[in-house]
Amino acid sequence: MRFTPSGFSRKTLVISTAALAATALLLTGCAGGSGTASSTDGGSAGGGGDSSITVIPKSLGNKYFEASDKGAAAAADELGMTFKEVGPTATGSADQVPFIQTAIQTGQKAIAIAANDPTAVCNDLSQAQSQGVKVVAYDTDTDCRDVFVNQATVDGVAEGLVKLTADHLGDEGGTIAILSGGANAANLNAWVDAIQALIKKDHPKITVAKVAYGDDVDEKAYQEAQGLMQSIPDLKAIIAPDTVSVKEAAHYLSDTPEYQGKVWVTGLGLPSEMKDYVDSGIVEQFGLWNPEDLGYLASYAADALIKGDITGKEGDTFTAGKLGDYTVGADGEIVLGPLFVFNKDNVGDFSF
Ligand code: RAM
Repeated sequence: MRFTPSGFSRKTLVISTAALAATALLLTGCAGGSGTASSTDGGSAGGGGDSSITVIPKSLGNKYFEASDKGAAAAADELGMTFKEVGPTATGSADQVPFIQTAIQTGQKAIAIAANDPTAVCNDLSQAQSQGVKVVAYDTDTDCRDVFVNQATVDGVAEGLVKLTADHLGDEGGTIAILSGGANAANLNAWVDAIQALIKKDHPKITVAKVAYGDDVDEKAYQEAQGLMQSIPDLKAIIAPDTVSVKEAAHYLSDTPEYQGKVWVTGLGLPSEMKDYVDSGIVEQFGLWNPEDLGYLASYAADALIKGDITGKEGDTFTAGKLGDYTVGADGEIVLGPLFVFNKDNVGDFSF
């Protein structure tokens, strides 16, 4: 297994801290979009060569993307790339478009984007590609990119979360709900579809009563969790394949004793955000990957595209620094690794 518990080397930590410090300089300017925010220049985390990457997460302020982009900045530094992280503070379909345009206009060599909506950004990404900019989709796919750096396979995520839930419910099964994030996000919708298909195929005694959406916004996710628990009387479990949604479902459960021991929550979460809920017994187990490694791999894939070492063709190979060798799979997909399960024995071992 590739990733080491809380295991970055001292040197890498220093670089990431620099990127983090740069990130703290956010909110200095705006560039269009409803929930626009600002940009930051992680030059201090790399640069000097003429290679450059702009990273556009789903939204700024989401700790998951702060972790992934910290990894992206560390890799950019190792590669001598100039690094920028820019993005909106809301997850609207078109909120990322102005940042793509800025990356084009400022002559960036590569864009790494986690698109809130795979089609809404397509025209602008195609424009970037037509001007020689390499486009890496990371975390969630988009239709217009050279490669997709995927954290884990869709089936791997669905199998992992369904197994945790089915093992908890036991033979009698029961009624569950799914609390997702942004309603247009390709990754979340793929996981939700795969989870429902797997339950239908292998777990006839489990019923999915409802799929709700928290839009990667704390307050909305909390309210949706409340709505599910209050509106579904025989609800036994919530699967939340989104770091904001699983955290807020646990948050609402911890605020509401009447549902504790009655509704069981799992999903995809950050150990740093879930530890207290695991320690207090509100959550038993949940899954994820190492988001810092995901961002790190995305920068190395961008660099390999810029250098022409890969084109996105199936079978292309490249070395991603400390992560080792990777091969481009079908349809330009590069998979980081398997889903990892966190529980009370290991949740404290991770810094992300
Ligand atoms: C949220 C976002 C992200 C997803 C994680 C699990 O942070 O939706 O895209 O990969 O959850």
